[in-house]
Amino acid sequence: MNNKRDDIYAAPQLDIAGFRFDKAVASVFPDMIKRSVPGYETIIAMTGTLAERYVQPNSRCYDLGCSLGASTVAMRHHIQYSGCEIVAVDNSEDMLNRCRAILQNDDANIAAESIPVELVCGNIQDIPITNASMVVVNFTLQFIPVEQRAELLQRIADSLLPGGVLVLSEKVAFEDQQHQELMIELHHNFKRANGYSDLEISQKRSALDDVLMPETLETHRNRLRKAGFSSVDVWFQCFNFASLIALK
Ligand code: GEK
Repeated sequence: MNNKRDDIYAAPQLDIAGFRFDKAVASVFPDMIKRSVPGYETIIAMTGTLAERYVQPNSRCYDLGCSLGASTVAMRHHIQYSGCEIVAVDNSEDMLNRCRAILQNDDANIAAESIPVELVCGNIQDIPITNASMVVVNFTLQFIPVEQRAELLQRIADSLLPGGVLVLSEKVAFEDQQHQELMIELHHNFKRANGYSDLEISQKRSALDDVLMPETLETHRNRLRKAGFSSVDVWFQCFNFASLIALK
């Protein structure tokens, strides 16, 4: 069910519409993200390791922009305490329908009632966050309008329990133009090596152009510190994809 190959941009398209997380994307998503985001699988696996370390008893974990629930499943399998629950949020009904099926399958691998998952269809900017010891925002802040990002991160910082953690993974940009161009080229080489054609790469790039807005790591660090996180830094980076840990 989740092994379908991503060929959404394989044929030439006359008019490339802005990228949307619709049924077609949801049906190829695991293949798409694995072949497009260097380090994705490492980041997901480490999200589990971080859950093991940071999730506190009787607290909530949030997976904001959960797509098919990869981070949710990673956290669910590594939480060490009872009384915890995971809230997984996405505003794409198509993603959530598939996510629901994946979680039902996952129930067989875990005592489901031990870590319940609440799936919420909504904007991550609107949902309440309470009693959180871990919040994961893996490759989703990049889709929020730039001027609205600080408010969301402030709310996350305010809602985290002392000792709580935010994992923030993003496509990033670089101040130095030469470095920026090099990272884009290396990323495109990565996609080519994973079987995407030049046409697919360039059509996808156009589709994401006005939808995905990367910022520099410096901008991310400064905003997180301003929101009140006491320790903020990158723990993983490959080319223009990075993941930060921010501790309350
Ligand atoms: C993973 N974290 O597998 N509110 C809720 N959901 C949103 C919003 C919003 N405002 N904007 C975008 N989304 C996942 C991968 S994908 C990343 C995350 C990517 C959702 C959108 O529907 C999609 O499912 C997800 O955020 C981004 O680790 O495709 O590059």
